[in-house]
This record gives sequence, structure tokens and C-alpha cells, in this order.
Amino acid sequence: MWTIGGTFPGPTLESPIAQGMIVEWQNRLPARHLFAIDHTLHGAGRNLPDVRAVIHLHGGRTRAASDGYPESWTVPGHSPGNSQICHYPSLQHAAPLFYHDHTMGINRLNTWAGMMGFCILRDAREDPLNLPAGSRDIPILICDRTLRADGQLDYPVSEKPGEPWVPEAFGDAILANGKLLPYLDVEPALYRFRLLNGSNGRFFRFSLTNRPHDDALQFFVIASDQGLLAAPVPLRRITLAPAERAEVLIDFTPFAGQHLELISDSFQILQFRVATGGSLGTNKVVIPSAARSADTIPSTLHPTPRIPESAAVRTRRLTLDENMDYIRRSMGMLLNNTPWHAPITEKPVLHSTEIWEFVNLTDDSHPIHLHLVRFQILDRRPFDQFAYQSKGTLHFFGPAKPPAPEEMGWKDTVRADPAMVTRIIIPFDGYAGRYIWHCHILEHEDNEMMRPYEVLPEGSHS
Ligand SMILES: [Cu+2]
Repeated sequence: MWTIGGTFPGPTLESPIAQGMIVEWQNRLPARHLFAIDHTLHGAGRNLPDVRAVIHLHGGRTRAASDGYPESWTVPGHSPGNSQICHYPSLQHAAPLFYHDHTMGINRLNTWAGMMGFCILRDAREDPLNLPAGSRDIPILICDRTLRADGQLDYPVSEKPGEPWVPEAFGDAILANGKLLPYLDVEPALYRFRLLNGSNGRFFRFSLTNRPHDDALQFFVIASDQGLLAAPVPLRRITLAPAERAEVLIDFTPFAGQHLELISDSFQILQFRVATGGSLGTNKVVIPSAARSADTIPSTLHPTPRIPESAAVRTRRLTLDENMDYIRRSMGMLLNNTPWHAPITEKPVLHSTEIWEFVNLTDDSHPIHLHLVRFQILDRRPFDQFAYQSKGTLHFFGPAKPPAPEEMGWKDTVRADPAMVTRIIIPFDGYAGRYIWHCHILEHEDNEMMRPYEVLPEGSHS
């Protein structure tokens, strides 16, 4: 793999909020790329070096200069120009963030190669909640990859000579923190897991089972992309699109001596081996039950008042489009029918609030991510794709559906489902500057499903 810091996932960055971090990302990749580059894609031409990298902190409220713009890549080497120095002020809520490559035209290859890891922002104001901590607070990056018969990492290619890009890459090996079918020894106690879907394109539907009984066991969702929900949400199954996160509490207390499994549909992902009687191994001190009084699930977490629609100064209607490329003879995807290099069209003003509605004209669900900001999901509403294509009018097939309870917190990535209008409300807080928004299916992103946007200084007219 091509990793950050020599491990996959890369080292977990941890910081209290508002303390700030300065990270120097040094590019010491080898001279040849691990996978086949499609030089016909925008930003990946033969005139550019094959091996390039730039790191983005996903979900970070970061100044544009440190955000990892896709064209601000570095090349391998040890001289000063070969590293990217980023300031992450972390002036935001505690949240499970992650960093990953974002290089123009080859992001899907670099990230698949392994260039990603967690960044956990903590807030001491959460301490009174007594959530599981230390060895019972575990980030788990789950992703699919393809392994060749000799065990080496592989990435699919198309059948077209010289144009290896594929519209989607799905692997049949599911890795949890880089391991295939691993197990985790746990105590019969309450645990906090921070789940991240690190796949290029695979959606997961996680559940917890006690095979062979195959019951879908209950767990509690306590946080989404941008931190704690208002209250824990009991669930037996949760969908995570690429780049979405969920924090869950699992209580292993009733399962002493049993094996449980985290699964997604038919895939086994991770086995939990629950110790008997509160001890783990021979040297471990048995925790008296009185000392575990913190093993309760809080009834409330963090207030997340809903932003009223009236707070928005404007609404932008943005289509998600399929685009038949007759030269490439393949289907590409676009945002608002506009390629990456066209002039910037979305220019919200700093500290203003907008509603963006994604009119999905494709047959795919696209996880849409905006850099810099956090947002709330307003609703999803089914509409007539044909009427929109032919007349440009929105004809709805039914009422708007509110987001699921586990989506009611702050988000930075939203599932825009096919034939639905997905609406989000976004306070553009943070910094003025040029950022991007894109589909987080990395094959789509690399082939034009990404656009710049610009936050204008306060007092400007958008
Ligand atoms: Cu997409």
C-alpha cells in the first residue's frame, strides 16, 4: 500500500478543539505509480508527473490555503517544495474527521492505495457525559479493496486501451482498520466505536449479529459526521455512504463469553470476542461492577437546534447529471452539468446561510460533500426525472421525507438518492476563499463530478 506514516489507516491525529495543529505532509512516494493512470481525465494529463499527492482534512474548518486544493499537489522528494504544510485551527465541534488524498485526476488511485487516516477532535465539555473512553473508544475505518491471488492490492481497469478509468470500483475484501476478517477482544462493557466508510464507492449497511442466531442486535448511534446528536438513536442497522461517519455505542454486557459480528449485508467485517465475567486475559484486573457505573447510555448528548429554512438568504438548485461522453464512449457524471474547469458559479457570502437542493437525474446515489462547512439535511422528495429533463420543471411524486433520526445532527456529507431532490441548509461559517464540493464516490469525483465554489467576504453580493 501507499500509506501515510507507514500504517493503514495512517496514524490517528487527536487534538482538543480550538488548540490547533500544524501538520507537514511530506511526499516520499516512489517514482512510479502503483496503479494505471488514465491520462485522458482532466487534471491527469501526460504533461503532469504521474506521482502527485495532496492531503485534505475531511470535515475540518480550515483556511483555503491549508485545505488541500486538488491542484495544489506535491511531488516526491525531500526539498521544501515537496511538502504541504497545513494549519488546522480546529475551531469547531468535537467530531470524527479523517484525512485523505485529494489529488486532481488520481484521487481514487491514491486513496485506494491507502493514503487516509482518522483525525479525532475532542472537547472536554463532553466529559460529563461519561461516554466510553481510552481503550473503549475505538475508531474503525472500514473499506473494500481488491486483492490479487498473490495477496497484492489491485485496482480495476476498463477494457479500453489507454483509458483505464472505471465508473465504480468495488472490492470483495472488506478491511477493518486494514485487516481482513479481524477480531477484537472486548470486555462485557459499553464501548464507543467511531465508524468511517473509507471505500471509494461501496455503501455499507452495518448491523451487529450474534451468529448463528442471526439476531440483528441493538446499538445506539450517538454522533454523525460532525459530532454528537441531540440524543442517542437506537438502531439495528445503519447505512453509511463513502466518507460518512457514525459513532455507535455497543453494550457487550449481556454477551459475556460470546462472539458477535459486525456485518454489512452478506459481508463479515469484524468479530467481537466478549470476555467472560468482566476480565480480559490473565493479567487484567477484574472490574468490580460498582466501578462501571459509568456504563450507562446518556439520555441526551448535545443540543443540535434545527436551522429554520427562513434563515437562508437564497436557494440554489443544482442537478446531479449523467453525461454520455461520446468520445470516451462511457458514462460520466457532472454537477449542474458543469465541468471542473468552468468558471465558479456558486459564491455564497461568509456568515450567510443558504439552501442547496440536489436534483438527482441519475440512477445512482451520490454522497455529496462540501469542504469547509457543516450543514443539516432538510428533506428528500421524490420527483419526475423525465418531466425535469424534458421541461425543466419539478413535478413531485410525493411528500418530502425528513432525514432519518441518525441524520438529524450536523453533517458534511449527504446521500443524494436517485430521483430525489435532497435539500440541505448550510451556514457558510469559517473563512472566505476558494473551496470545492464534490461527489465522494471517488471514481465520479476524478471524472468531473467536482466543482470549485467560493466563499465571498462578508458584505459582498453573491
Ligand atoms: Cu457520484
